[in-house]
Amino acid sequence: MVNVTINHREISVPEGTTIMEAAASIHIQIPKLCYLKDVNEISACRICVVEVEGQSRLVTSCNNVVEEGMVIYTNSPRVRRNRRHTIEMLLSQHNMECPMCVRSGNCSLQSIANDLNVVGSFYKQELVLQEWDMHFPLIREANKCIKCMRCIQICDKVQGMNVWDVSGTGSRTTVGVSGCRDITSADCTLCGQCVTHCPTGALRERDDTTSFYRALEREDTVVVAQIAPAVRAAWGESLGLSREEAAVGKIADALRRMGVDYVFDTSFSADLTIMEEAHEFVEKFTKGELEEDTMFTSCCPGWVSFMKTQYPQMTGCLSTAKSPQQMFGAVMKSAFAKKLGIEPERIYAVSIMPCLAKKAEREMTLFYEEFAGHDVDCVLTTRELDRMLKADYIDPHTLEDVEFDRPFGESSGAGVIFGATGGVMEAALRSAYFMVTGENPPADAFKEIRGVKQKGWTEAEFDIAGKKVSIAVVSGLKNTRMLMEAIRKKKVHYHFVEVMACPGGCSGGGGQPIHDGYELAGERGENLYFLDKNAKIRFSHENPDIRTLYQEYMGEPGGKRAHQLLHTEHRI
Ligand code: HC0
Ligand code: SF4
Repeated sequence: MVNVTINHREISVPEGTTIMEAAASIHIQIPKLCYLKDVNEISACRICVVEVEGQSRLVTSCNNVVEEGMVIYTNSPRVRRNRRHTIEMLLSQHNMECPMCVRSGNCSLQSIANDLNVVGSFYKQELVLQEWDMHFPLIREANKCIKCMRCIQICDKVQGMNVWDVSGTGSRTTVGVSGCRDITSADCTLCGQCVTHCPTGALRERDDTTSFYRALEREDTVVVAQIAPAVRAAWGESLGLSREEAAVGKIADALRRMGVDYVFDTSFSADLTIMEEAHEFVEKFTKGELEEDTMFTSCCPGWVSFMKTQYPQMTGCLSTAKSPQQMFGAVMKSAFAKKLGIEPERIYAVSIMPCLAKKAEREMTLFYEEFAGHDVDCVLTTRELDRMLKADYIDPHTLEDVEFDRPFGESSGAGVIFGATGGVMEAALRSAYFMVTGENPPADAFKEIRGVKQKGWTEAEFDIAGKKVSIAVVSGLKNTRMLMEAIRKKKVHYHFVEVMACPGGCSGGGGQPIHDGYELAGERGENLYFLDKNAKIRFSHENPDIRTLYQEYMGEPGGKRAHQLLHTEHRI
């Protein structure tokens, strides 16, 4: 143990503890902007400086460890002056359009400037802005960047994509797309991890709420909404609702109050994806096609984009099943349009997703008889949903936990766990087991693949009707690259692999609410497993609405119509 004095209080902390951690252990908060544990500990912002007796220079507390006998002051006059000056310098290059910024109220620069009572106008230097394609689902505004380098580090260390880099020199130093590339040609997968780890509004999603509001205004348009599995585990966080209060039915109520005609659950179409994907897997597996090859899930567009740019030669190993988002749209514009007796063009399908990459995935074309359009018309992130609730002055505490619309209102627990890493694989195995043996396995038979337990990726082997099925589950793209290399070099072989681009899966998606410095993917994922445990249906193939859809419209899993509507070719 090491003995130190912080603000006149004597404490003992384990060796190797940083000054910031030591202070936190006695509830002394030190402000920080760039620090992200294990990812960004480079003291770029210098907000966390403290004074250490006997040292002439102020010391950054995030990356300096305590030493025996250290006497530390976290709020001395020198520290206060220095911090305020640093904030003023940052504000001198900051565009100050705070009332119009999506991060207003959830911006660390704003809150620290407020905390330190920095009042006045400091904006002096207009930066030369990098040109940006505002149609791209990810938007960067250089004049809100505080050069904390978090986006660079997350993209390099966690996702291994190296999209961002430092650019410019001197006072013009900023962050831009690496290699002088345009963002559209930087192999960005749109995982959005840079957005959720940005402390300000320098990175954000393209706002698509205007398109949605316009659709609500059109009298001849039927607006149908779907709510993704992971949204239910996070939407209430920035609205002051506890996990127990934030029931998914309340989102349905909110959307109806906004004027949406029909509200459904993406977990319904996740069940549909399982019917198609598990069928595809069982067919390939029983024909022996996976002895050498591997089948990969294809429902995460961040991962699909990664596969296409980094391992194009393996793109043919992706399942051809569309993602639940796209399948939902295809069902709306075929079976549901028919039920309503309207032309598919009159349907406007909006998705509420925890994801930026889904905004790009929606551009996939739907070919349905002579109709060719898009499965989905608009994708809004969880954050955009929350902003719309605020804009409509809907008090979240008044929302009621209402049912989804019929006839696609049922979903299974298997469809809900899609939002957590390992969930798609577990759901698929539950139904694949049934398809092979004609019997259900215990619903929790495959639970060992839940969560992030092993470093890199999680692997497991299961016995289905006397045959060994080997699987792997991975999330985060740096981990994914490690796994892909091992597969490519034939160091490992799996029959079936689930990949999610975001660490922890969609629960930690790039469109989820932002809580600076906190990683909530695990907690949200556990919430989804809790919902599964308590669901009345645990198997996708037991969803009665899915059965009816096949009987009345879709035919057989893997059949002709299912192929036309629910599958896609992964073109590079
Ligand atoms: Fe996901 Fe999905 S689980 S990708 O994370 O498969 O976005 O939540 O909606 O489509 O269902 C995201 C979440 C989805 C899809 C589903 C899958
Ligand atoms: Fe989107 Fe989920 Fe994939 Fe992240 S893991 S890119 S949130 S689909």
